[in-house]
Amino acid sequence: MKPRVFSGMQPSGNLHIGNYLGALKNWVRIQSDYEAIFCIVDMHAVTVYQNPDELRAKIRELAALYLAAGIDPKQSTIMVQSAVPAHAELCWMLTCVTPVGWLQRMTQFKAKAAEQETVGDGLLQYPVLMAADILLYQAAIVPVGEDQTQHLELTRDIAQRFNSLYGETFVMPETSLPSVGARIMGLDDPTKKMSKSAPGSGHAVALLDPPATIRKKIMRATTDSAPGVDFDVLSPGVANLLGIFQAFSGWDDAQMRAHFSGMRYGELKKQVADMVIANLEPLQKRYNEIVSEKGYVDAVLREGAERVTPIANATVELVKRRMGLYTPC
Ligand code: AQP
Repeated sequence: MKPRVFSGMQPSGNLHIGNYLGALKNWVRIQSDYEAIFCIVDMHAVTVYQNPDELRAKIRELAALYLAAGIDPKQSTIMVQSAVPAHAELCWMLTCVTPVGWLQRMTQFKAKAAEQETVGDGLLQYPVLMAADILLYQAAIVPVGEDQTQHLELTRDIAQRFNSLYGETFVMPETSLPSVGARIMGLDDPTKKMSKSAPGSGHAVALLDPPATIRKKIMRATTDSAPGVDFDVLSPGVANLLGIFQAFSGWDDAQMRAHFSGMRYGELKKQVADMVIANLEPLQKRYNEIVSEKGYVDAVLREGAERVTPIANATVELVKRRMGLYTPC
């Protein structure tokens, strides 16, 4: 039996090249080596307010993007978190073994809480729900971008605490990061991670941006005052552009140095834009085909939920027994 891989994305905002290079591209690459479950984590998305109609549409858009990027629904499962109630059930049980101090220390919680007038409890519990998503399927591998490594460490801490309190129950999941592209930075401010929720039209390249928009955003990206690329002193903006090119092209470090050393920034940006557009055009074409097939995305999601529900329910049943909660005889 193949080991299981689990990962997910929030259907909030527009998916960008950071999400793609940090996670989605890696999912596509490894899906045949694992029993893969790729989730649309809508319950995570509502930890900050989402317009209900937009959220409903974004769930289907995200599923179509998974498919367009190359997730094969015959091989891998694509499902929505809220379609499998066991995610919420396990989350509650894990909440009861998680010290609140662990959650208050999370960098993402601190950053997101600082942006809100009122901080919902869901925002604090966000990583416990993520732990539930992963542990529910006894996933061995979790492919994510670098920003999620702290949440993955917390998942292991929660699993370990549960196992030591109630006996061996959960598989310890490993984090899988891509070798290049694990942390793509904002084009307008390369000291900040590219993010769906960041304001500013020049911040992120969305996967569904038209080619002219992609080119415009990349040509305006922040660099520095040097005349061209010097690999010995790369500023964050130039390093980010080179990282984006390398992650899309698959070139090794030697190829990158040989090709880009001394290149003027205008030409570097042009070549990065060409590379991004060339990679996103086929994905966008497939996306348009997928969404034009009425009912297809919903059928994939329905089948996905049906496929994983027995696995999820078996884990909840096991956890209930371990904790002494009521299970019918
Ligand atoms: N800038 C990034 N570089 C590489 N990987 C990234 N990921 C996110 N940003 C980058 C990875 O994408 C996956 C999906 O993440 P998510 O939807 O759960 O949301 P997030 O990590 O919170 O992503 P955003 O874009 O920053 O969204 P908002 O602004 O809504 O918080 C994860 O594997 C993540 O590591």
